[in-house]
Amino acid sequence: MSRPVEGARLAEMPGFAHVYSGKVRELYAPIDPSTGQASKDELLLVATDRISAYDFILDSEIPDKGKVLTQLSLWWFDQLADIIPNHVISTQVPAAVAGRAVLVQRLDMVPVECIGRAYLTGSGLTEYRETSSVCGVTLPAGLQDGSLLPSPIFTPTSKAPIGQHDQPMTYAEVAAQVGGSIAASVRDLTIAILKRGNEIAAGRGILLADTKVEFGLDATRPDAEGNPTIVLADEVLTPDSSRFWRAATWQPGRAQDSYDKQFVRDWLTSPASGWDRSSGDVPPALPEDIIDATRLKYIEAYESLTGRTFT
Ligand code: PZK
Repeated sequence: MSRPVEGARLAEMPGFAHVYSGKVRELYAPIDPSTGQASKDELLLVATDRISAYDFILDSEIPDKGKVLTQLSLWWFDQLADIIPNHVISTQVPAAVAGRAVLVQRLDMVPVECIGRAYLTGSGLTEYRETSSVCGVTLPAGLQDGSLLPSPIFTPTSKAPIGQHDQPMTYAEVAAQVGGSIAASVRDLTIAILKRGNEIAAGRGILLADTKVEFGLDATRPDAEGNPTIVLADEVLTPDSSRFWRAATWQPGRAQDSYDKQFVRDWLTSPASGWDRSSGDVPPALPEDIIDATRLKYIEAYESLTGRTFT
């Protein structure tokens, strides 16, 4: 049986049954008071203040991170509403998770991690250096770490169990798994979402290097051809699902600083932390000043993008 990592705080959430723990988020199902059964139609998606770095969930939390990312995701859903419907039903949630949870429509999830890349870095760069291509997409010669791609590309991965790394897939493999129609839709939607994100973010000093989006199918809403409606699920265009870079310091040819986690990474890999990344030891708790500075980075990203004040 799965048990929420949040323990004490979410135990005070009567009417909801824990369904699943992600690295930094939790899924619950509302319990129907008349039957006592978990809902089959709705889920409560809870963002915690947990933070990961170097593939570890850190012992330290970043205060307000869950709220900031939830509010940012909700704002992006509105910015994308003319491209795709989303799973949000309501932001009226239990007080214990106020501001950092959304009630969502339970969907049949498309079993593919849909990744769009506007800039080349990370595993995409590694694959490019070995093959001149990423997920079957051939790229021009001469690209460097951080290069702007000629146009955004779809580089899907297969979903791996927690703790394992996702495997790159070709578009043909996605089509074989989900069918040609859904494959083409999620590819085009992933790229459209990333393009819209960058159109908006560019004027606000932020580059969205890449993003992972998740789609679900709503079979109760068939289109004219009888295909289910594709719905944007999960979180969208947050620093946890996307690489945010500062536009002012972007410089291809070197690793770009992470907008949100750079203080955490720099401290963890500095002598001050006493931690050896290659030791296999868990990283130490973060000092208060690193926690505070990181909290401010999340708030700054939210406020820069949305033009709103975080409260
Ligand atoms: C769903 N996840 C990932 C997210 C976690 C795990 N609307 C939906 N319908 C059905 N399933 C999902 C969603 C969404 N979103 C999302 N896994 C299943 C996930 C948050 C916390 F622990």
